[in-house]
Amino acid sequence: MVLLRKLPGMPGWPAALGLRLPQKFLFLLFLSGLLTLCFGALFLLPDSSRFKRLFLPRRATASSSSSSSSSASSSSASSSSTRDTDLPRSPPAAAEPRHASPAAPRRLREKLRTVARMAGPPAHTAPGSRQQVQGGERRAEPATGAPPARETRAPLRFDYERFRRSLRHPVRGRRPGEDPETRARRMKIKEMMKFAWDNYKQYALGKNELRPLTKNGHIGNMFGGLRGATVVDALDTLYIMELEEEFQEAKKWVEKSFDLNVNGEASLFEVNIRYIGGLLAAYYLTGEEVFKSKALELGEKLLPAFNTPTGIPRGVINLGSGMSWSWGWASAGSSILAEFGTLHLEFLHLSELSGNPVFAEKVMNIRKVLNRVEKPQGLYPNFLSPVTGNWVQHHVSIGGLGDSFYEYLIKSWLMSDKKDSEAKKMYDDALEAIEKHLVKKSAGGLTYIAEWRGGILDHKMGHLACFSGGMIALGAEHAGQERKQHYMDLAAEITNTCHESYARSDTKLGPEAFRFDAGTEAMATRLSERYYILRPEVVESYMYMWRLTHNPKYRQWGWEVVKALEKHCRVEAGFSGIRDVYTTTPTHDNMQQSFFLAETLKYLYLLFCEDDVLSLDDWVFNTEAHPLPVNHTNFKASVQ
Ligand code: DMJ
Repeated sequence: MVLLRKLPGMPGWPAALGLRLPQKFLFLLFLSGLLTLCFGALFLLPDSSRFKRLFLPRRATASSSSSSSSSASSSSASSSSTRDTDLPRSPPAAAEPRHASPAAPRRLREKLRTVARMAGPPAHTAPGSRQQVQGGERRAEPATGAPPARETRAPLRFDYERFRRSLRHPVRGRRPGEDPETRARRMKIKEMMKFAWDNYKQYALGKNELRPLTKNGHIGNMFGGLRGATVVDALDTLYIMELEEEFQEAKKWVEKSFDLNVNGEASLFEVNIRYIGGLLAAYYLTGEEVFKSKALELGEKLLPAFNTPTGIPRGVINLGSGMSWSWGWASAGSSILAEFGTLHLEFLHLSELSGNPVFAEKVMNIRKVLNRVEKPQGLYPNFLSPVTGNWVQHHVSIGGLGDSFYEYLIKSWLMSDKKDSEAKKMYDDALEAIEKHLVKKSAGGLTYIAEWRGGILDHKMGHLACFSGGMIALGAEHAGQERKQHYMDLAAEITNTCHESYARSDTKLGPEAFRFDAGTEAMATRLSERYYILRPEVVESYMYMWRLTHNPKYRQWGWEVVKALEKHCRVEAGFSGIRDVYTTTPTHDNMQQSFFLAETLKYLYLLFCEDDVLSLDDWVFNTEAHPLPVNHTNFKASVQ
């Protein structure tokens, strides 16, 4: 009130203005109103205003900004709760328990838990990515590429110890007494794995595959500059086979040399099934954090591929720039069913481990698009436009381009501990349509699954389609009583046909594709289809059929494959594919595929193990044979 003080030698300035008492009173009233107005206006100034900082204490400024940002980001957090000084200043939806200090007050932890519960479980988040409230209606925002990682991360932490306790069997089994022949066969397969690994390590460590004839490494162009595909693919097989030293070598390479800062064009599908699948499995088996963090980091790099009008990802992605596009060979810029349909298992686990629902949202959206589009005769064609969400071509196949989409439907259901009934229904309906339109019997009595081209059947089965014996058996286990035996019989017949494709060759290894026309049964008719590249699908079906029936013929058939591999594929420095299975002196293709270590040798080994080694009660295998756990309990722990 300096202005109203009477200065010595000067009259008071209202008096100086010559005002009388009532007028003076009115003037003072007006003046005090004006001052109140000016002070109040300070609150309307932006936080950055120097004026405001001069007049208001710091704490009030921070509090007001926190309150406004929290109300913008989360409708669940009322402004009254954010005024509570216990709450973090960052938006509540972004608050992560792992960032909260262990000594954080209990009240805070409870609040975070409440926010998490309100966020809901990732797998049930509405598809179509984040939801936006507009005009009073919730509408799905088109899936965006850039992961809003920090904004959507749910405040739950994965509890590894709790997960291990939830397993029903020890991961590597109990090793009861067993017959010496089975043990000796298993040891032989272990020796093959060691041989494959040792040669890769010696000649190609850090490259993607070994070239066993020229004794060098191969990089290829499928993995966008990522290296060490064989290391990551081999990790869990080395662990399961108790090749401890070799496992440590592989782990060390991942820790020290596995570089994710690459800038090349990668197949979304291949990176997912081999690298993410391999890293996730290695983490779940061992609890080593390095595998988890690499899997999550890589997973985030794949997200921009989903940035399309429908959210159906494109097949190719640059891991550096995030640019993505469709394969040049895929008609009309389409995405491939077996590629975008083979992400579900891994992406659910990425959400499980990170607490970030974005991965689950992406794959749930794929399912939503597939459920919406009309299926010709109930079948799923192989090419879908990521722009319109419509089929581009009516080619249906349970082999290449379609295969693992069906596999992931039944495995999604199993992995959810049989709770994901939508996946089960999609699988049941798809299998019914496949059986009705594609399953045929040859003149010689062999059951096979043909391919379908706009209604015309192509009587050919690819080696890739031979995984379906195992898949159908796995599904049969859980079919209704009246269908159970029917599907077990179908699975056995298909596995038998695939065995025939091996048995009818000179090497006892099967061709890339075999046909049932012009008097041919289960044999390749084209020169270009006679090769064998160490693929796993036939032994994969033997493994499932053995576990589900214990018919000794499956072990016998598996042993025939071991002998054929030793005879025709083992070379001085590793294993190699062959160019023609119909000659006893085949030439080699000079490539030891990474899936030989991930899948072929793992399935063969499991065929000669007791059922509790990687028990089917506890694990589902991704399409590269990487074991991912069944969600018996909710593995997410409450905040500790
Ligand atoms: C593997 O990478 C996977 O099994 C995939 O699903 C299909 N192709 C190869 C093996 O043949």
